Parts: sequence; C-alpha cells; structure tokens
Amino acid sequence: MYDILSASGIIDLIKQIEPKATRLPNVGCNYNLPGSTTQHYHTDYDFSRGFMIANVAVVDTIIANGAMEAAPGTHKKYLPYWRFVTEHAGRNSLRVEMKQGDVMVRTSSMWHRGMPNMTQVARPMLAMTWEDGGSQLSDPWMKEGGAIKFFPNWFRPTTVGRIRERITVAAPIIYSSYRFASSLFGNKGK
Ligand SMILES: O=C(O)CCC(=O)C(=O)O
Ligand SMILES: [Fe+2]
Repeated sequence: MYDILSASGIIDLIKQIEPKATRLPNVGCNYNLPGSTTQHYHTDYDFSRGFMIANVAVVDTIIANGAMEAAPGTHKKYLPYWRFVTEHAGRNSLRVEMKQGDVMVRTSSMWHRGMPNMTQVARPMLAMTWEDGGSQLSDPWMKEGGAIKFFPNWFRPTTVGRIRERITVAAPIIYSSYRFASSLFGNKGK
C-alpha cells in the first residue's frame, strides 16, 4: 500500500504539506466493529504536534458501516473542546464516504469522530500516520514482529475503563460535559 501511495504521488503530497514528515509512517488500522456507537468529537494529537495521516479505505466505506464524520477547517487554529462547542465549529461537518481504494489525506488537528457501524461486518480503514515525523523503526511493518495486534482505542479494557465506556455510551452528555469542563483548564487541544 505504501508503494502504491508513493507511486501515485500521495507520499510526496504529504511531505509537501508537512515537511517534517521525513520518515516512514506508523502503520495501523481503525477497526470499526459492528454495534459501535458515535465517538466523541476529537483531534488525534496535541495541536502543537499535529501530524499528517493517510487513511485508505480497504472496503467501501459508507454511512451504514460508519464513515467518519469530519469538521472541515477546524485544524486551522487551536481549539479547546469548549471553543469547538461554543463556536459551533462542527456545523459544516460531513460524513466522508469512500470507495475501496480511496485515500483521505488529513491532519490530526482536524476535529472528527468515528460513527456507528450498523452492519454485521467490521469496517477496517488503513491509517498511515507521521507522528513527530514518522515511525522510529527502520521497518515499521515489522512492529510486533510483523504480526497483527489489536489495541484498545479510547477506553482501557479495565474495570474502571469499562465503566467509563458504558456511561459514555448510555449518556454521552456526561462525558461531553466532563471534556467541556476539563478543556477550560487544559491546553492540549484533544
Ligand atoms: O474509525 C474511524 O472512522 C475513526 C476513528 C477515530 O477517529 C479514532 O479512533 O481516533
Ligand atoms: Fe480520531
């Protein structure tokens, strides 16, 4: 996949937009499971350390299997969550549907959220990411010895993490309120 992105000029495009993306990317996948629920709006990293992302649709990605919702333009200035909410920065948000093989090039600083997968089949989406310039490994594909490894996403698979996740799914407003309040004091922009 990297070779294809390279041959089609997409890696060059990413380096042109973000010259700090000098190394090979970290390689991962967003695996949207059946029965998932709407994620909270977020950015993927601290604003001051924003990095480039190439998401490749490995299957057709539509509303039904959880095409991401993105808020265009929200990467341009640092927005704590409370500002994102009070400035209605997500008002022009759109669902990014992709055909198999489509590539979405974005910055980690653009606000977005994963959406419910209402189908019976998991929806993978490849993610090549250039955190702090790219992977520290000479061969990023040999991470975990080249094996596939599943990682939890936002909530930890511990008792406390599971309780937090259940509360968020049942009453998202509780988690949003917590994030709104903590963003008044923090300065990370996630
Ligand atoms: O899987 C997706 O569509 C997006 C998920 C996402 O934004 C995340 O986990 O950070
Ligand atoms: Fe994300």
